Order: sequence, then C-alpha cells, then structure tokens
Amino acid sequence: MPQPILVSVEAGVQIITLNRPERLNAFNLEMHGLLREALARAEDDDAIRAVLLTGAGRGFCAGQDLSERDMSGDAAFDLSVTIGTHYNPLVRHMRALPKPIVCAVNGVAAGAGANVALACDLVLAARSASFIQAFARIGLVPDSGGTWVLPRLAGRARALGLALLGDKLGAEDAASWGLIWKVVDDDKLIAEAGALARGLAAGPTRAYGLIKRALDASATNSLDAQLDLERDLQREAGFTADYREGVAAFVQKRKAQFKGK
Ligand code: LHQ
Repeated sequence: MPQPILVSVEAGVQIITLNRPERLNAFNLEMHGLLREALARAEDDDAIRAVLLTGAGRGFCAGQDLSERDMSGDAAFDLSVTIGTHYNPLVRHMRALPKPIVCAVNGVAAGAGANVALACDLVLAARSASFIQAFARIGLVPDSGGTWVLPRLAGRARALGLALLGDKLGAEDAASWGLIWKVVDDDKLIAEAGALARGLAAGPTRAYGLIKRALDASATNSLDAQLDLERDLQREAGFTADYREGVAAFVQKRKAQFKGK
C-alpha cells in the first residue's frame, strides 16, 4: 500500500504531500498519525525552517474519510472523540508551530480539508482549486477552526453563507474575499509555492515564529495587551543572531545570511 502521506526535506523545507488521491486525500486514522509525526519533526529539527503542505492528484483534501465508519446500523457515533483526538490537536499544532507553513491547494479542499488549508500561514491555490465548507451538506458543523477563521477572514455574512450553503468557492473568490494569499496558474503552483517556502526557510525563523504568535494573539487581545506583547516579542527578536545579521547586511548593502537562530 502506498504511504498516505509523503514527507521529504529539501533546502530547509519539509514537504508534506497528502497521498490518497483515489479518495481526494480524505483524512483517515493513519494519515492523522503520520501528519502528527511529521509536524513534531518539523518542530524539533533545526534543519527544517519551513513546511510546505500539498495534495497528490486532482484534489487537495476532501476532509474526513466518510467511508471509514460503518454507518449502516443504528449505532451512534460520538464525533467529539475524533475531533478532540485528531483535528483539534492538528490545527493547534499548525498554528503554534514556530515555523511558517505554506499550503499549495492543488485542487478541491472540502470539509476539514478546507479548514486545515486555512490554518496554514500562507495559502496559495491553483486557479482551478476550490474550497467547500461541506459540513452542513452531511448534517455537520464546520470544524478544524472553520467557525473561528472564516468570520475573521471573510466577515460574518460570507462565513455564514459558506457554512450554511456548503457551496463551492473558487480560488479567485477565495483570494478576493481574503481567505488566502494568492492564486497561481495550475502548472506553476508547486514551483511557486516551493520557491516561497524555500525563501522562508532561508529567513529569520525565530522572528517568523514570533510573528505567528503575535498575529494569533491579536484575535483576542486589546490594543493595550497587544502593544505589550509586541514589546516582549521584539525584545526576544532583538536578542537573535538573525537580527544582528539583518542589520549588518543592511548597513553593508548585501543580502542577509539568516541562520534561523
Ligand atoms: C471520498 C471523500 C471523503 C471518502 C471524496 N471520504 N471518500 C470530522 C470528524 C468526524 C466525522 C466527520 O467529519 C469531520 C470533518 C469533515 O471533514 S466533514 C466533511 C467531510 N467531507 C465531505 O463531506 C466532502 C465529501 N466529498 C465531496 O463532497 C466531493 O467528493 C467533492 C466535492 C470534494 C469533490 O467532488 P468530485 O470532484 O465530484 O469528486 P468525487 O465526489 O467523484 O470523489 C472522487 C472519489 O473520492 C470518489 O470515490 P469513487 O470511488 O466514487 O471514485 C469519492 O467517493 C471519494 N471521496 N471525498 N470525504
């Protein structure tokens, strides 16, 4: 059986490819386990300074594998177990990872697949890709952070439209609604996302981690609290070797050689 997730490291970038193309890369238990291991390695390994997440085949990810559970009988399932054990830790880990995650959405991203994509830090989508909050279509509620991220990125009206109707949102609209960073021609997606991730992997990794923390905290902080947080994070950034190198390179009019330290 092919591995449901492919992981490799190139030029400081950990490339994670969801690899169940015949199921549009829907999540099963094995994928969750492997994804968890990959992210733990991304966090611990200093040689990894950025992550690139994408999907094999024509889809990015169709969310939870709906064929994994036998629902032919009357048995009721407590879905909070799956959410609490797999999806919530995954999204929490992605957001807290002190390294940038680039997502190359190569095709349809549905259900939890859409919201895992939106949990990444820089989301690029192929022009033919789409995002579907498919949950209500099967009688469920958006999960994997969808109800948090959608109103913040797109506003309540659009978030509710997406969540209640479960309609397909094309990549161009996703970009113009502010859900993602940019749209790229299909045949250029992987090259462009890879170049972006490699650029980030050669950047000031510690500062990137602090920037993620600051922006996530801003969602609930007052301006006062956020100003204090910026002060504290800037203090931390100011002690890094990369800050010294950044200033030295500026003064010497050369390209900075950041080491991620
Ligand atoms: C699939 C799936 C899939 C299995 C396509 N599973 N096979 C959390 C916790 C616990 C429980 C439940 O959920 C959650 C979170 C969630 O993610 S809920 C939302 C789950 N996802 C969906 O409801 C999306 C289901 N998929 C679709 O609506 C369509 O496949 C989309 C719109 C994504 C793509 O449509 P098409 O391009 O027309 O492709 P297709 O439907 O023909 O799919 C291709 C194959 O992939 C097909 O298999 P087959 O053997 O017929 O070729 C599908 O059955 C399979 N597939 N999604 N989630």
